[in-house]
Amino acid sequence: MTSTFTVIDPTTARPIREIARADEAQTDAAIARAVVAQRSWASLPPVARADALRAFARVVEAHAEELAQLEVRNSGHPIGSARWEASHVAQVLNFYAGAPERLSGQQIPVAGGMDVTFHEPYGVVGIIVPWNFPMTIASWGFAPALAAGNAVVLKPAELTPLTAIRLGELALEAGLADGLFTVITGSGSVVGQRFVSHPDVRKVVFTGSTSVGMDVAAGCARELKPVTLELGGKSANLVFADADLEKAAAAAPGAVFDNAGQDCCARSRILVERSAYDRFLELLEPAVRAWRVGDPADEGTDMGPLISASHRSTVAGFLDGTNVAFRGSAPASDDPMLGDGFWFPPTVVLAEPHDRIAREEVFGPVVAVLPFDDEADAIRLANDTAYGLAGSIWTENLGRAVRVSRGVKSGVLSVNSHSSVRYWTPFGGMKASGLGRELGPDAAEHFTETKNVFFATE
Ligand code: TXE
Repeated sequence: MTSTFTVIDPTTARPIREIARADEAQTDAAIARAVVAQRSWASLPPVARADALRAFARVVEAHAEELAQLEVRNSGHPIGSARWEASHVAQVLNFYAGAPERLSGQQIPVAGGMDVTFHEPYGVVGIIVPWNFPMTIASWGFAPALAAGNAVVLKPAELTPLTAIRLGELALEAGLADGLFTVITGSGSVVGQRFVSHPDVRKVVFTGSTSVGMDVAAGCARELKPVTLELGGKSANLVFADADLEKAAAAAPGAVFDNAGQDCCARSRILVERSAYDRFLELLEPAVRAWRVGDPADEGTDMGPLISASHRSTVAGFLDGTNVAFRGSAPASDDPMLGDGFWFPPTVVLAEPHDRIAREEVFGPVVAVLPFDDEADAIRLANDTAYGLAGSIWTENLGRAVRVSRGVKSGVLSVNSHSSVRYWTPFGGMKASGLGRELGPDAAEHFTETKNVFFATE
């Protein structure tokens, strides 16, 4: 008998559905089907692969509302965010549908013949997805991987498999061949590890915690298998005294409390120039109190619950011994509709650089605020972390904006803004935040290896 796991609605703590837990033999069978499907897929004319991906995008767009509602239930994402995420998947597919006809190699001058390069697909790509952005992170892997001529096996997180399962069904509905894109539900130690160890999976994409990512990378190294890693973060939001403080304070809650802080790009440290520190906190408090935490199905909600009871305990544990400055609101436990959800109020903590809250990824709606003295101190503090994923710089001084953005060791920075993700610009982290880049103009190429062929003419 196949074993199962229960998917829970984090807003109500009620069970939604039982999901099959694939074993190793079932994973191997899906990989074997992917090997066969990939051969036919890669031999199609580029325009046929482009058309197929556009058809997939159209079917996703037609089901965007259904996917969004599913994400509200399974992940507790506010409906506005979930709608954005579902449309984003269709846009990512459309963007990489342009890649099959653009994966041009080079012609390199040589004596006695002609030398050309080809971008060959790896074959089967294994994608391991976390629970925080189940649809979007999946699409950052499967869309460019398919565009480059690969087949994909994808493992969603046990907590949030529902939208990925639906995307697998929609791929078939759109006409993609059976086996080309297979969603396999199950545990990381079985299905995820099989992607790492199976000789026919030729590349792995992993998004999740740094500790598991290091294990996955070590396993891939043993198999000489390339791996892309998107891991944790402790990103800094740097606010200089010369910034538009009103604007910086109004934007700060969204930069860390979006998706209840369960975001690898969360600006979970706010570093404020000492001369503006008190004023900034005065401006931040009403912005945090105005952050609407509640039923994710309501259009006006900014933030839903955390993903699970156990994650809520982990987040709460980070506050032990900290200096909480102020909190926003969250539904109370006696609320008859929402009381059982995994709620946690947005929380602002005053911290010192060596405090745990200023160093470790909380992955919840908690932000640490620290003062800095000058530009050099700001860069030093921003880099005083194992991570290097994202960050923001608020200043009206152009030279400073350039200097600081070159000085901060992070993969994705924004000046006077908190944007991190646009599917047509590169995304990824430095240091313990990852290896390799996703999205942007080159992502499909990252799912190929270069073949060089010399044709003798003499
Ligand atoms: O992550 P895991 P979890 C951080 C965040 C969070 C913590 C734990 O701090 O609180 O990690 O989250 C699969 N081989 N981030 O436990 O375990 C697993 O099934 C292969 C930050 O969910 O890393 C899931 O599909 N795969 C991060 C995926 O890996 C394995 C996003 C991620 O799970 C595996 C998520 C194994 N041995 C968590 N073990 C971010 N910054 O975006 C597990 N998996």
